[in-house]
Amino acid sequence: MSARDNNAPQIPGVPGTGEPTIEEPTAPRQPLPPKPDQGAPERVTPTGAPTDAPMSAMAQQGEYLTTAHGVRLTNSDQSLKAGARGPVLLQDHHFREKISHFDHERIPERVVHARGAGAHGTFRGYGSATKLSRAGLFAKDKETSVFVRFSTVLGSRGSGDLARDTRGFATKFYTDEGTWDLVGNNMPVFFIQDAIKFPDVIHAGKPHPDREIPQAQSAHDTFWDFVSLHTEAQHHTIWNMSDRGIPRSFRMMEGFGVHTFRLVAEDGSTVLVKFHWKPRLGVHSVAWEEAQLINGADPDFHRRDLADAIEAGAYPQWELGVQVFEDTEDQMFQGIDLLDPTKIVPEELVPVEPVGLMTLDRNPSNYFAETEQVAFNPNNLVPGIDVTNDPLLQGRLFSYLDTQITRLGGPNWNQLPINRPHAAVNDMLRDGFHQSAVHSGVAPYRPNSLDGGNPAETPEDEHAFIDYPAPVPASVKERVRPQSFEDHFSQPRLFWLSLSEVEREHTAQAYAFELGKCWDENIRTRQLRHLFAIDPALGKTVAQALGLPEQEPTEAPAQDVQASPALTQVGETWPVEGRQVGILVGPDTDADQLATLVSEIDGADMVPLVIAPQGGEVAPGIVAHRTLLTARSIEFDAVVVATAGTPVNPVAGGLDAKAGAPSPGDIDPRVSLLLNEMWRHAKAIAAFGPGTDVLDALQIAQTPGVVSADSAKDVLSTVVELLGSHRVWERFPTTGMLA
Ligand code: HDE
Repeated sequence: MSARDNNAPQIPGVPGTGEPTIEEPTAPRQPLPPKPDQGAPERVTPTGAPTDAPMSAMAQQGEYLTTAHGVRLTNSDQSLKAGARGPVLLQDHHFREKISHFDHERIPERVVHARGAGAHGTFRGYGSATKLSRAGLFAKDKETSVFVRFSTVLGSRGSGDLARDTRGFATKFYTDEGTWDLVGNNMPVFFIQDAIKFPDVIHAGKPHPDREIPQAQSAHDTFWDFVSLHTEAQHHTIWNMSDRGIPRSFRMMEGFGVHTFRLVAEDGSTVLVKFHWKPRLGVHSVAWEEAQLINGADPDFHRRDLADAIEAGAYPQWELGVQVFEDTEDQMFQGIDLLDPTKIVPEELVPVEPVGLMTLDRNPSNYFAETEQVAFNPNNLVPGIDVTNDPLLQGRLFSYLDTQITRLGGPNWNQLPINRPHAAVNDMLRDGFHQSAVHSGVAPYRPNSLDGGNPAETPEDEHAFIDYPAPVPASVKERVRPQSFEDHFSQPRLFWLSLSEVEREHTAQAYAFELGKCWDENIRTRQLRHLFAIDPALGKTVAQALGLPEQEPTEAPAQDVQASPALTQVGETWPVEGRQVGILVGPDTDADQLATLVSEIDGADMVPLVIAPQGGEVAPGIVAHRTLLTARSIEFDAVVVATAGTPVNPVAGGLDAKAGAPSPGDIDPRVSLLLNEMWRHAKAIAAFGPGTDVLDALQIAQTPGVVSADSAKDVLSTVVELLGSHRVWERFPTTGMLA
């Protein structure tokens, strides 16, 4: 993998052309060959049939500019006027077409999950689920194309990536038997237990309707008003307040189907399952201060990280797994109602069994056509995968189909290239806004005798979807919550008890931050009572931070709750691929050592990013990727200091390294800021050669996770080791109240 130089001039659309050449865009040239990813999605007609239409026609990269009707134009830069300084003529068809189309370029953003990033890839079945489900995609080594869209929930399309929020993790599997959408989140539970409450929770979480602030945040009164008035929201909220609410990368998030689904095997037997995505790189987060900095310094942090990793060949991977439950009449597991979306079943009780591997290996070539126009829908099920009566899931089965009619402008959104099934489509849906198929035949009804009776219904054993004949309990119509949905505190407590001390500190601080942003004291006090019910030490820590008295718990904390060690992010070692290592260099950096370091970092499949006082070549063949102006700590998982500090700050003066060891005042303030932030965010810091003096001067040399060595090679092995645990956990301060 090699570092990317964002400052380097790009040659538009000319992949792999070697040396950059500057070509002035004045004369037409041969149409560019399509980039391989412009083949995405499938080259099919609106009805799904393969097409041989030349790619250049589809990608609109022909030699001459035309109108939308194919008429060549001589001038697209000046409108048609009555004289050079006269009024513009209504007759200017090109002006009107160009502006009018532009006026309608935007479509409504998603009502939730508006901000997202997507990627294409493949799912390969392990064969382990074929005994559970007849769905063909689970067959051993069967490969199925996928498109995944990750998202935040609350923010608008242009908001920052590092909001404290749940992340969407929606996967479209283009299977041979039709499309299956697994529309999940990075947290396994949801705020509410009945879909009818969805508008309530979202109205509460979105910006206040009067001023439309705050954007993409839960730290405000209406959100906490809702949460504190709904004890069922406590479980999802504690996940949001934990580090899971601020992921390091989409590549480092788990995904969950949340609801319990039903798998149907070839012989008709069924099991209940919960779907899990397990990232190969482990589950990691950023620190809260880091998240806030990222939203200002690089609001595209997550989407950039995903696209860069794929472009560099560091393809992110997740294993799909299932927790399998017997399909009993009551659909309960050890007292947990499997239809309650606010509950998990700890992995220690029912392990996650891997069923396949997903690899994302291709970036979208057009954000709008793919990531924006993709429409996920939990109704998209394939034979062998079915729903249960979870009331949240049942409501979603209505909502996703419905919302696209407004968002994508009519009922034919399935014909948009990204949404087209890869299986043959033979429906009898006709006409409507944006119909782009030219259907043949005269009898779009069944049965018919005019079109030869086609299309026919499929016999059950030939890959037809069969609605599983689930028994319906004898009952009456009623608007009630089942009694088995009423325990709202033992699982937030389970989550709390499963966290390490430092994760608990972060969670308590997050509550203190969010409630500290609420002005209504009733809301804070009401929520504090719930925190005392989850755990008295949590309640006390947050009450103290808010300067509020301790509260009576909503209910006594459950005593018999067992922790689930699978829920902590601390304590294991993970691959370091794709991690970004900053290297601070100056005129005193040894060029050979630098070359070794860069190639060793590259060799470890990480990304070396050289940070120099100014742009340009810093050593033979090595250019600065960042300067002290463009570098910020948030971008680096670790940093290696290879200079004694070059006081380029105009106030400090000069580009020459000073003789002798630097004092803190000698170090460029941007370097000390970078190292201080890296230190506070518990990231690995290393130095070699003259760089070791900087660590001494900043008085961090003797602290955990800060290493010095004589050579670049020696420091790197320690950095790799430190990065394997993600952060130097002992560097985060703790109060001792939450051990
Ligand atoms: Fe969604 N949700 N949701 N949701 N959801 C939407 O559909 C809805 C829920 C999730 O990248 C919308 O196409 C209701 C749970 C993801 O395009 C909308 C309820 C889970 C995405 C909608 C829920 C999700 C959405 C908005 C309560 C995790 C983004 C745009 C019953 C299992 C998909 C759209 C993408 C999007 C409705 C709850 C995941 C309005 C009514 C639980 C990942 O239809």
